[in-house]
Amino acid sequence: MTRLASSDIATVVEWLDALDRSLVDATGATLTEIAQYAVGEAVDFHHVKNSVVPITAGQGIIGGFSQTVAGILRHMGVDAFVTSRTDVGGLYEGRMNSSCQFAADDDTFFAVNLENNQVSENGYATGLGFAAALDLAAKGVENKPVLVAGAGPVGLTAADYFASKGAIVTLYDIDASKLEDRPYETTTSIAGRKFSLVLEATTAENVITKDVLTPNAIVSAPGVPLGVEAKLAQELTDSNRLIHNPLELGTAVMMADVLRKQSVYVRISMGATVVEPCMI
Ligand code: PYL
Repeated sequence: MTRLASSDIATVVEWLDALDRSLVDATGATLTEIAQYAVGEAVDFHHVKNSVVPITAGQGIIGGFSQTVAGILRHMGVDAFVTSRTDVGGLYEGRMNSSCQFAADDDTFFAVNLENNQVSENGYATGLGFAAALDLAAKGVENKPVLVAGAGPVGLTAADYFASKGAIVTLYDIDASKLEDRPYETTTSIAGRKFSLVLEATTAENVITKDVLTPNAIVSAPGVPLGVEAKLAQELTDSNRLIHNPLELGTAVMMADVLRKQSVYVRISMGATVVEPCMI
């Protein structure tokens, strides 16, 4: 997982209304609506008090990270605040004053519902959210070819989502060891192939270039940095065919994921290894 820089998220909160407008243009749904669609439930975000705890471990606090997470949640109707203390003190403060809690170190960004211990992790939630967004933008993916570039936690979750929706999935990664035992096509090369639906979940740049896309292709790109060649990214943005944001959609789906009622499985991606779903 690429560590965000403070500059990546500096304007996120002030642009949330604009993000909603661009998401509606691309998918027909707002950030909150995509999160609800991703978890399959019209989750109600009001009357939820949520704490976000700054964590100093590892490379330490990212300026504005916790405040941005809280701002995204408030945009969804959640009563979200950043704890005044960090680390264990903040976890304690949050447990005394909220029903849900978010926290992130350099490797794991997770949410927990303190009332039923339902958890969600950012890699899983991001994969689910960007896959759901592409599903909506494509007006359904059943029997349609979908390319997923990147077989990390985000890409694996997205590929599983598309397979569950009946899409014809191709999972691409340059590392063949990440492609074992998947119930759909996997490949270490997409040379000479074109796709109309693409989810880019790599940490590399310029993975998706013009020669990979059909003329009206739609790209959903959770990858940080954006793995779409710059000029192409602008063309796709201008025609509402690029879905990309560094933190918003993953955070929104995490919130929906820990609040949903009918949840049976919670999938936890710890780093590159996806731990088997666990019944809760
Ligand atoms: C969750 C983001 C999405 C992409 N990369 C992930 C990242 O940057 N993780 C590191 C988050 C560190 C947060 C820091 C703080 O400010 O509490 N520990």
